[in-house]
Amino acid sequence: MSAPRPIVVGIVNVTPDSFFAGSRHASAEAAVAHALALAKAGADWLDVGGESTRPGAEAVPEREELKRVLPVIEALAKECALPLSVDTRRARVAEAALARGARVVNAVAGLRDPELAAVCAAHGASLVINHMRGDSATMLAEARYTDVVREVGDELVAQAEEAQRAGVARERIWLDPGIGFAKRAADSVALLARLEEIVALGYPVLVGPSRKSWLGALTGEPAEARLPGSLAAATACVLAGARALRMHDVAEARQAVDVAAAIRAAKTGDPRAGTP
Ligand code: HH2
Repeated sequence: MSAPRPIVVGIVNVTPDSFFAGSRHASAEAAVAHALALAKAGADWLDVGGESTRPGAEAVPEREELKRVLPVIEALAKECALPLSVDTRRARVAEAALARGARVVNAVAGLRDPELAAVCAAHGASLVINHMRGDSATMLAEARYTDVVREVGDELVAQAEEAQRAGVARERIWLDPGIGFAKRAADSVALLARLEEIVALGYPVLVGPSRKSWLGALTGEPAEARLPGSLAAATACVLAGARALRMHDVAEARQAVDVAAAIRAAKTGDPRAGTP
């Protein structure tokens, strides 16, 4: 039986303060070595970020963000055939990364920077629109929803339409419900429980549940011990029709999502898989 292959996006953080210590890299060399190891472990796409978005994280000046991510993207574009995304809220960082070989912009704060969609359009890049409200300082207070799934879906579709008006091709747009971004643990659980409603919006869906605090709220475990919960969440996402999972632990995620995809295919005949 040939199972569809969901995409595993490997996380590469060039930061001193990302919430999971195992993903922090202080130098470009260390980040590149980690990225190449993730590629070997079965990643289909690598996501390079230079600013932590965890609640309470310090904003990183644009110059510093560029200094962190550009050498890593440049080196990976030469050394590795996988698609690369830049995880950023800034159009100028996106633009510089696309000019150095990234093919995807992971818009972690959605389209808050008004130039971001136009930059993607100009480069023919794919665009991941992540759902977020507020910023690292305010997002916990912004986690107030009447119907979190409907509101997140509506806000994502509005941004996807804005991106298309700016010239991004519809088939290049991905939606991400933004697990942990202005979400309480119960909101993250609701979004995964009803992820099919986000999938039904008609765009490919990427989800990033890996090791985040909502898993700690459910299990009492620290980030270092949340791999089993992360794999359970990734499995649920694939069963609901997610096309890509952004994960810290690529080898483990690879196995979980491939098994989940085979089960989903046997149930639905849905052979969806893809590349960014
Ligand atoms: N989560 C994080 C960062 N970027 N991008 C998308 N599209 N979806 C996500 O869920 C997502 C994201 C946070 O994870 P991490 O990069 O490990 O942590 P930090 O922001 O502390 O560096």
